[in-house]
Amino acid sequence: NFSDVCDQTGVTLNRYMIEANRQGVVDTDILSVMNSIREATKVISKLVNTAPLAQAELLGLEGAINVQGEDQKKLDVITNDVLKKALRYTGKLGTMASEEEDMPVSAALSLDLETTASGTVLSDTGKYVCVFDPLDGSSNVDAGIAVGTIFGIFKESEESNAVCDLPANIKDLDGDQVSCLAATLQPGKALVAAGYVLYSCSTELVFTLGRGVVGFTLDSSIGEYVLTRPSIEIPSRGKIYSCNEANMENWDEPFQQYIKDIQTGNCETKNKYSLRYIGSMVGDVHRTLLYGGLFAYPADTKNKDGKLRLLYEAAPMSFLLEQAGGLAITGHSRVMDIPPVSVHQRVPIILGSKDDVEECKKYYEKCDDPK
Ligand code: P6P
Repeated sequence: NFSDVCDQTGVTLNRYMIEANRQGVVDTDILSVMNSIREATKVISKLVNTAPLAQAELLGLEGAINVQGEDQKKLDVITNDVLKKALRYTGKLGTMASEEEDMPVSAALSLDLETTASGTVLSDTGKYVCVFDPLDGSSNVDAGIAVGTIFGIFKESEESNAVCDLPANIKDLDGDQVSCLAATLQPGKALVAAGYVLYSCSTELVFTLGRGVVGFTLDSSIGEYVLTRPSIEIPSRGKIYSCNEANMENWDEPFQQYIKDIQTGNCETKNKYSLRYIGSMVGDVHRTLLYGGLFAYPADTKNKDGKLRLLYEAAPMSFLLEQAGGLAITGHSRVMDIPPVSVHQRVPIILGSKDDVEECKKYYEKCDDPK
């Protein structure tokens, strides 16, 4: 972490980021993007926490199907707009990609906002890309169960446009869409910042700038995120596993065997692990990060790439876990090494405590190399 100023709990996010910029850890553009994430997620926290009081406007279905083929919730749409507008106003982003949008979009201010008083058009100066899931686990909101926002920030650079092999349907896209897509499709190891906001008993902002993991809690009495966890490190071992056991019979064989062994104590620690699963990735990952253990959405026979999305769910969470001393794999490889070929590509993910994930990986290696 940075100087001792940032190790004092109670420091506001604003002060923390100014210090990070002063010490050259982030440039003023990232400072501005993190500022907009701060503002947007305070609004989303309020919306999520008061949704049951505003039944008609905020709860229930939007009456549309999103790009994922899922029933869009009213809050999915509202929170997506809140985040997009906040990020757009920074003028520091080149491109945005959202779980709720089919394709990445240029972050240039839309025409009506672009024209200044003097009539000149603001040009889009952004050199960063922000990928995000505005309200992950939103189907839980009506039941008051924890949900979250996940975000990742890439540098938009020429070489990154050359990095990915663009998908076959590229011919259907216009020039702008092609450059937005190329800027967005980067592997997790290219992330410069990533984090999540958990909307639960408290509102927790946890993120990394590539220098460890830090946690802030929203103090609603002053409307500010204050530093509560100056340096988060995941325990090297846990006693909890977190996955949807309803899919057990379809899982990869190695993962099935690993789970059976940690259920019965037939494992390195000889402990019988407990199951904790709330079906909301941000909540399950936050508990795993703090208590240790393992969270997984592995491949299964029906979903050979699992369910979670590489770009704006698995990669940002994997960056965080590795920065906190943990690991994140698909079973066969490191999640952060995978170059996405499409915005909404899925990936199997097994993340958590280093020793637990390494133990699970041995089951895959045995299967890959059965000699
Ligand atoms: P399942 C929520 O819909 C989500 O995208 C993640 O937040 C969560 O981890 C996962 O899907 C839950 O999926 O199939 O167990 O309901």
